[in-house]
Amino acid sequence: MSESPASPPAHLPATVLVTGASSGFGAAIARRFAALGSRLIITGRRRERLEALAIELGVPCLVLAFDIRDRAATQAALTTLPAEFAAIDLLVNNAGLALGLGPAHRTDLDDWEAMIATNVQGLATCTRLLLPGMVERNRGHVVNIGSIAGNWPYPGGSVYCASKAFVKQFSLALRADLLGTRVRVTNIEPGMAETEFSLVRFHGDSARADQVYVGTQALTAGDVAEAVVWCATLPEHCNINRIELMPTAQSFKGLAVHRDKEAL
Ligand code: NDP
Ligand code: 8X3
Repeated sequence: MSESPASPPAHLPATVLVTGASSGFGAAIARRFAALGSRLIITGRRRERLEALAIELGVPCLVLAFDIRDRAATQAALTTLPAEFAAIDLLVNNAGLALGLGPAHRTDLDDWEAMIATNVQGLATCTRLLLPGMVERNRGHVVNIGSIAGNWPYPGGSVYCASKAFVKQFSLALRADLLGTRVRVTNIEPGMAETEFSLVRFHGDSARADQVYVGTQALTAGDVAEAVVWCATLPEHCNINRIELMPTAQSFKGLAVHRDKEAL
């Protein structure tokens, strides 16, 4: 006897906007919500990838290609949504990147600025533009994709780690502002996951990017999407503040101590 298909979760967000859906977590999150029956707004800079994904999703889907570092472009895209997509129930602030892994004193200032403009300013802009509608409807959920890097500093991570610490505190402070509304905020903090993340971090050096994942089992984009779906389909009275998830094969190394060889 064949099993009957699982029914969609009772608290499925009807309209979901995912930033950075042209790759990695964002694409996986869009696929998961489309499979459950949500309608999607998918954003990123690479229009062709988004259009291909929209066809694959097979649900009503709006493609918005813009750079979230560009406030005017972001505003133009998010304030002119067609009526069918205007009432966003879930905003997944996923678009983001790390650039470089060098020590702070040798890093490229352009890389720092790009990370701040994307992970901090872009995420804050999308939130600020879409939050008033959620508050007005007294319904909605902002899921931010932070990182373990916001909790655990590591060499070469300076501005990337700091940008994800911003995401953590921004998420918590939003919760404070939204008290008394039914709008929820969650920060998902993944550890090492195999996506295009390292390819971007190492400026397209695929050999170096591949090395990050050799001989270990990283999280998948699907693992992260699963966590987002779980948080976003809980009953409205229940807010998950944060989830930190890591591959089982990743852990902590402790504090570093420099010892002067001459003193030994
Ligand atoms: P990917 O590089 O695979 O995806 C990043 C996405 O962000 C792409 O869709 C990209 O789209 C989009 N993006 C980047 N810059 C911009 C921009 N300026 N404007 C619009 N969209 C942009 O990486 P991941 O899926 O791994 O990363 C997703 C999020 O998860 C990021 O915030 C990252 O920091 C975070 N993260 C990743 C981890 C990992 O190990 N992979 C672990 C923890 C957190 P496009 O290039 O088309 O613009
Ligand atoms: C990505 C995970 O550990 O490379 O946010 O910073 S890590």
